[in-house]
Amino acid sequence: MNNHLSIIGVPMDLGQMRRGVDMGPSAIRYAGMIERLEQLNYVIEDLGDIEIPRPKSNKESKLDNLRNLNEIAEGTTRLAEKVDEVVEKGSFPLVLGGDHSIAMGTLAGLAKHYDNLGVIWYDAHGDLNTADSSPSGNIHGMPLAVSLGIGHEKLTSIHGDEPKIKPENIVIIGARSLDEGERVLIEEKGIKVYTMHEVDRMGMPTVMDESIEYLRGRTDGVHLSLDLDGLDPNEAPGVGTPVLGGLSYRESHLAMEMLYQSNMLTSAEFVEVNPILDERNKTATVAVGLMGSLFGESLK
Ligand code: 5AB
Ligand code: MN
Ligand code: MN
Ligand code: MN
Repeated sequence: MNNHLSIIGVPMDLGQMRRGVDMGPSAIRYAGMIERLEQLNYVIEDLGDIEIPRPKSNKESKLDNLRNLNEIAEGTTRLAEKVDEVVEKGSFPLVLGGDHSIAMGTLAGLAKHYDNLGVIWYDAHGDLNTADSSPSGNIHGMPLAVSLGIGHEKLTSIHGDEPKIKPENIVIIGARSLDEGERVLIEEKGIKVYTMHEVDRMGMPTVMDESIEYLRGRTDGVHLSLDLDGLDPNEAPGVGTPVLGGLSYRESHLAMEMLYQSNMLTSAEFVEVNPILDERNKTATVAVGLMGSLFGESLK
């Protein structure tokens, strides 16, 4: 693994309606992220936080079932430029959210450097909605569709007009809440999904072995987009859209350890940590623990 890490905070809360997720980057830093990673002998630079625009009044903000469209496009464009820069100079981008709409920016920046970027989407949700299929108008439910080039032009054209990723390079893990339109898209595009049903049946070791094997053959880089609501809300309560029956703490650590051992990861982001909804910063602390495993902490 690249031993130079660049941390980018993204205090974004415009992609959904629960305030507080903009404090995610602070909560994760406060939980000791830098110290934890420094112990593993990485060279770390903290680039601070991306500037996110203020939202407009509520009335004009939900045009076309896309709440805060312009402000999100602006903020994620800034993020894309920063991520692009970090990869350009040979460092590993580690992005801290913020709601999951920021993944549109992260993937757009990465796309400048990879023809076949692999994406592991660790999440209770598919985030494959469009304005037409979304039950909420919340853009944090859309970033994976947008990155495939499906969605409003203002979003699909962030930092480049081309689709940022290909459907066959995606693996979704932990899904247990998919909207009808998302199921159709998964089927139509042949996106690989390990739902909770599959995780329960096969076990995390097989799920990760298969995912790593699948991506190794076809990708030239792999990004981990980890939504903390992929974990069970008992272990990660500080999230805006909790869904019962999620991945356990241990399963998640194992997944991170196996990704580290695969030696194929080229970037990562941890999103949807909301300290206002949390219990004594538990969810940020879990996120930092997972980073420890992802970057090579060993139990021996
Ligand atoms: B998250 C829902 N599918 O579109 C929607 O947390 C939830 O980034 C989206 O995964 C959850 O509003 C988005 C119902
Ligand atoms: Mn989610
Ligand atoms: Mn998500
Ligand atoms: Mn969420």
